[in-house]
Amino acid sequence: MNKPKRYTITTALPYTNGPIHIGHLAGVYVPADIYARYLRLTGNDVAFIGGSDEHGVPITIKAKNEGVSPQDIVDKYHAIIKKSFEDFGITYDNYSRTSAPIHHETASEFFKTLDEKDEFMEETTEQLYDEEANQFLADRFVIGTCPKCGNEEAYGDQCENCGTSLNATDLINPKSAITGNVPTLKKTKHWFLPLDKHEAFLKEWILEGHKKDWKPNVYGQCKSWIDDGLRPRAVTRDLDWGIPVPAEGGEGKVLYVWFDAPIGYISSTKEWAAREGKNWEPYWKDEDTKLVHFIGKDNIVFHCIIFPAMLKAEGSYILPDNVPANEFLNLEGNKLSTSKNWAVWLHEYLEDFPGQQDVLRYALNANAPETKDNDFTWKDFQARNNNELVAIFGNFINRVVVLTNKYYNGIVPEPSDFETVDEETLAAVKAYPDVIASSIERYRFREAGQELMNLARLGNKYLADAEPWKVIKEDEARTKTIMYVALQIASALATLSEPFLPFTSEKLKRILCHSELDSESQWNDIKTNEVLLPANHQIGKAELLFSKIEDKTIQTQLDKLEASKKANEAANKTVEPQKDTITFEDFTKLDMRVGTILEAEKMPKTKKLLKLKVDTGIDTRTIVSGIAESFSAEEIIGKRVTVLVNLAPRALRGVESQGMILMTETPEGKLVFVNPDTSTALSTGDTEVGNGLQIS
Ligand code: B3M
Ligand code: ZN
Repeated sequence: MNKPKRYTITTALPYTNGPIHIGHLAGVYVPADIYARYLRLTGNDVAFIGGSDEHGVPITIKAKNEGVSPQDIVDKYHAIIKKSFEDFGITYDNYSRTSAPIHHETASEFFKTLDEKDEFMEETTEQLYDEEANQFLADRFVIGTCPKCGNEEAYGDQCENCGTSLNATDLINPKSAITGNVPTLKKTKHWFLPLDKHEAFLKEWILEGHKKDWKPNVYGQCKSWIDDGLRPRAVTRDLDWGIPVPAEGGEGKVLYVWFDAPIGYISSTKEWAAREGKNWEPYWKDEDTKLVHFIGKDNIVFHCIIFPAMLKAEGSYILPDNVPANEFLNLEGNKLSTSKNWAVWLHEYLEDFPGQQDVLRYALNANAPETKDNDFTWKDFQARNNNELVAIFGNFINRVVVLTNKYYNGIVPEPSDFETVDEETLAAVKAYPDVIASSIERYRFREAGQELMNLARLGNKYLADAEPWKVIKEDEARTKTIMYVALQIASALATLSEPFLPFTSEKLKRILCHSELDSESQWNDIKTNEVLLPANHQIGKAELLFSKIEDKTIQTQLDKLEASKKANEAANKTVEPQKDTITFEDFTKLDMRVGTILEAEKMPKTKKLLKLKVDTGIDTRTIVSGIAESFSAEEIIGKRVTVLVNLAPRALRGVESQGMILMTETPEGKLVFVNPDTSTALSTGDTEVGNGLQIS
């Protein structure tokens, strides 16, 4: 495509059945905002479009679970999500919602256009039905085994494991998510989009047309679906929450959420254009518009196959130029999970780390799952802040501003003759706008973010090598040149950091009193202007851009995660069914004694095993016990325990264990000792029967 006249950038519409977490941010929203900010900074006409996805089964399930209406759920979470995006600096031109009238109109019109063009197949087919719940089972109302990858928790419309789009009747061993029952089959009429009819077009448009410019993970998924053969997909549902089907026979049916949601991009653009007095159509219908969808990998089939087929069938729309889908982000080595509350929620982060939006933006971008799933750890978050933002970026800026104020009362000094190192440094600064732009234009935002940090490294190195704090003692003129060059680097950082660190960029511009210098083309000015901060320009006082994050702050977050993990385990604890009955004779074979742990030590190369020396009352023996994840060696020395002494010895990691310390679990899943109550003497009712206590 020649240079686009305008850009329409969309981001996946989050379901309003929960808040935004770091996986959403790293996968979709941070990269999209970097892209939108960069395009605006380089003088482009941008429509950055978002909104809430308020239909679909996830919302009705949440409403049912909470005993409220779906509208209550979407109102609650739409507000939380919208505000958290605003507070995090995601600069949408419009953030709408699919329950808005303009969307109902737009999606209904779109459906009617396709219907009038006979682009649908109207078919009565057998669909899964839950007799007890008295409703059809579609999408997340049914769970079963994915016929493609064997994932046993696939939904009726999609397998999130392999991304495949499914018909509910494709599932193996389907179960109702409402009652757990095995569904029956019941006839019902639906409108189908015949994707097979668009196979040739999709093959040519994607497999030929986008072989080189779409990310391999995206292209690969599309290729596998097209190669598997595309089938008609139902675009209506027997549900009561959603957009009513605007066609005869559509009573009691709504548009499939994945039919209406992508049209939400169009309705949100219309809403924006109406407010701004613009014409929305060029943003969706002009071939000189570059349309880019930012999504997670589980949405690829909908944005690369189904929505383009819809747009193509409707006939008046452009198609996406790129869909740079990211993979998934994990948290502390585990999959992010809304239902298990295993997440870092954006609105909670904003409360816990006020004013530190950029730290999370930077850390998430630095670890973005651009080509493979990646992991977020709080330790890495702390390291990115302390070792890069504080120690490199912040340190450089602080030294430049402090020294300029100290030596020249904050006035940019007139440089004298440039030495080679000055000229090389200024030339390197001029190259950064294109270096960073090149990465951004190829959707390599991690790389772009590191190039920005490299510019800060360049500044740090330049100052460290030039040592103005020493040179000033004998060469005023040279010092002025050094500080002048350093201030040019600081100015470039103020501009080039905006897409990545918008809050820092604004603060730095304020410190440098940049606003007097800002121009429409400040990004490109760095390449062309000889001077960014002219001599005699007055800058402000030093302010810290970043502050060190201490271990205790990180520990608080890790404790919070641990607490939610335990709460989730307790909430989902399934009580183990009782084991098979044994006879009294079986029981009398057990010889249990009260013992004392004399010594304890962690066994090498194992997480679970402690090697104990136990006084059993009969002898002192070695027992290996798998309790190291619940108890430290130190805390159990001297402990009185119940020992099963006549268990056949067995070797564990090369150590012979001669018995067993009796343990059990509390209802909350905590491992505990079966402790002898050694505080009271044996009562006369109990008799010693040679092999230990026999309850009389
Ligand atoms: N609501 C959310 C998801 O899969 C889905 C995206 C719609 S984008 C049009 O996270
Ligand atoms: Zn699958």
